Amino acid sequence: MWKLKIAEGGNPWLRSLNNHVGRQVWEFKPELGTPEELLEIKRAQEGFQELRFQNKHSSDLLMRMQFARENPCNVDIPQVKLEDTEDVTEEVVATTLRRAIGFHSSIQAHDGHWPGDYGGPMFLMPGLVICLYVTGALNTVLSSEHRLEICRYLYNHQNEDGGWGLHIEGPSTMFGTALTYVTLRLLGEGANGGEGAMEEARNWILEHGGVTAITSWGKMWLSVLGAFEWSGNNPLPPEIWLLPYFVPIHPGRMWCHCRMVYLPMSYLYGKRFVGPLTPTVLSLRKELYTVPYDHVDWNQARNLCVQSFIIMHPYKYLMFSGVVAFGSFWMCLTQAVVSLSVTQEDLYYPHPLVQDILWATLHKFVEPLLLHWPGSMLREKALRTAMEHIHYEDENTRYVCIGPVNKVLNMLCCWVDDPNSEAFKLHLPRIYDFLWVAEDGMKMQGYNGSQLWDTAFTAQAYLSTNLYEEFGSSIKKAHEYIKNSQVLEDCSGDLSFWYRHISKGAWPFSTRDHGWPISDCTAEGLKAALLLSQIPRENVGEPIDAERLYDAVNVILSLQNKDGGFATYELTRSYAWLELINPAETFGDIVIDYPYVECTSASIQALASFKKFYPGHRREEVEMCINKAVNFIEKIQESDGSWYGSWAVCFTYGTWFGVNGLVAGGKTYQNSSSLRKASDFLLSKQLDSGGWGESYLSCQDKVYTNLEGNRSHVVNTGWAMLALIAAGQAERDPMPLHRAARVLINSQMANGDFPQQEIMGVFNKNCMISYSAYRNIFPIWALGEYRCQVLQATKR
Ligand code: LAN
Repeated sequence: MWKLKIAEGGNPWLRSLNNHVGRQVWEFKPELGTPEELLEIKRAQEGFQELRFQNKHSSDLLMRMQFARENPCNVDIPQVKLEDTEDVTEEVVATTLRRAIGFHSSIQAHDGHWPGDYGGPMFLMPGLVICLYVTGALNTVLSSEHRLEICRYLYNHQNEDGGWGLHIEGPSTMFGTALTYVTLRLLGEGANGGEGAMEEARNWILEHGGVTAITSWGKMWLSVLGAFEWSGNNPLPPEIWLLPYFVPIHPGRMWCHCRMVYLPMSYLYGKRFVGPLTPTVLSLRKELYTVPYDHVDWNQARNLCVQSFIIMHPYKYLMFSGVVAFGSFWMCLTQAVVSLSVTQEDLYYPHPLVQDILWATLHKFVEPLLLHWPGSMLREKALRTAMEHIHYEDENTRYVCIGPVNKVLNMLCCWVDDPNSEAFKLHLPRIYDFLWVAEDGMKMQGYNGSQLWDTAFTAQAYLSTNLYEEFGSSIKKAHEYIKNSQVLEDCSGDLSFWYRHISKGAWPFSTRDHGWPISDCTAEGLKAALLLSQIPRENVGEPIDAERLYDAVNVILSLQNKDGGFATYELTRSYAWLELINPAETFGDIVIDYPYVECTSASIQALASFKKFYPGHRREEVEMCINKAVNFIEKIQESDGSWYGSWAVCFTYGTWFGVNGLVAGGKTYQNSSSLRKASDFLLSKQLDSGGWGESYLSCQDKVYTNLEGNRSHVVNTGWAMLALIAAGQAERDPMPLHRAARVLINSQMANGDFPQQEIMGVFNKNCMISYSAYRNIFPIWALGEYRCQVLQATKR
């Protein structure tokens, strides 16, 4: 049976700064599991499979079953359901909250965080499997049980048309389909395996023009494997790392995720690394193309994912019409012709003309020069520099790496550099940090978890209910987690040489060992730590040292851009026009770190709360920072009163942040037209049922879109309620809040849990990601605020 282990090391190649606090790893233990337990798991797996086309999101049942065994939840308060005509009373809300926290605190890990599934994207597992395959480590790293669960997952998420999407809820794409098909083949599935599933997938690929039409990251992975030619890739010369920093396209100025992914990619490209041409790889060369491999026009393949003008979204058309006007008729024509063989869904971000010209020039003129001039010295120097940066990233994240893409690419580069290297050995045990098992199978997660983020939110949610005395032990453990996962040091060496921002005092998104600082994670960590420091220590433990709070404030202040906004991990270091050279096709806004409403608002909230408790500390700087950030938020509000949320779905999320940032910055409904517009916006989107339910299409299309059938979603309902309460809706008309509260109360399940509905996280506009803890956190938080700010306040 699979067992989730928390905060465990136990491998001599694993390094940790804090005894692995937050580490979550699934292990297969053949000796575990009574027949009843195994049957229960089997039922959950079958249940998922049966309804896989209706409910694409799993409910994290394996973890829940394990916790139910280890830590039985003993809330035996009877469930309450309300009729439409019934009033929401304080008692009903308190009961719902007690049952909700009673359940939720039973799935807390002993180190204080809430483990959970952070899956969703479908393009991550292929990277891992291809990398392990070419290094020959596949069967040692992934046991037969791992491979079985991975196959289960991949088959479970195959769409009805035979393909796979970019993420679990998305329509089929070449990127998702071809890479998943290849993954299954490498895992040992036959070309006709999976009871027809593989054949269907291959038909999908061939009907859509074969893999020459795959997006650039797919081309790169297939080239590494030996099933695509490097000459069919647009160039990624590692020499970019040798440019002086003042050049706007210097990688040190890019968004750290972009920089960290293109770093190992440029190393592999620079080396034209190809894994061993095994019989499976040679067979894939036949399976994936519509013409014999030798006849593929690789030069044409480089740009085969160009966007078609016919299928472009209207706003993208507008965006590029300028380029078209200035560009040549010839270009339009070739793009339109080429696009006929391209799958529509792969292309979120089309190549503008300048990019195609750039790639063609690099490919035809620059790359041949770089390879042979003078001798191969320049290329070798560039490769060495890239490798140094790879090692630096590995060491400073204890081999976790910033994300799942550079994790496996860096690991591969270490192996290519030296197959017997210590670095490669240090990478291997950290692979498991990214793997998660649920009833739908084993997935590769988008990060090594969302531990700190969920814990900081949960602490705030629990505290909003005022029930901390009853749930003191859980809050105390959460407090421990928050204290134990603050980053206490900067990265090693000269930060500017490595293009790194300070991290001392920051909070990461996941674990301290991961260690990358993030503006809003630091802010949420600080908010939670400050709230906890106000509660008697008998209940929640020792408060964090003031010095450490000052360090966090220092990080936040250091991350404000000149325009007042906050980006994610670093300052915005270059210009938005750089997006013109975004080559990833599937993802939007990846080239630089843009300022976001979420990061800006969380920073305001944290500083405003800090200012209350420590009014004298860096007072002017704090005040100025808040004021500038408030202006920034007002400036980026949409004309309909909403804010576009970049990291979850979507306008309800963005507006929750927008409103809370303004309120924390001192704005009120009376003195701020922004807040009035934001409230009107939210009220206009409330569904007849009383809830809110936003589809992931909002993120892609940048237009508010309800879930199919106007269903409500507990998480969107929670955000909208929290925003409205913060904007003072209770004083004007509490009715919309009562109706929303009723939806949350009635959505609660018999055991106190809330249902897992549609996927709620997103990145780079187009790829969805699961936030499995949100289904518990936001109903609790919204009902907590509702109880104290609406019901109790109006009574007074
Ligand atoms: C995350 C996860 C956390 C998220 C928040 C803190 C919630 C957000 O407010 C700021 C951005 C951040 C840190 C974020 C950025 C993009 C990430 C790292 C992810 C969504 C998790 C996975 C994603 C990463 C880029 C996935 C790999 C794909 C690439 C295109 C490189």
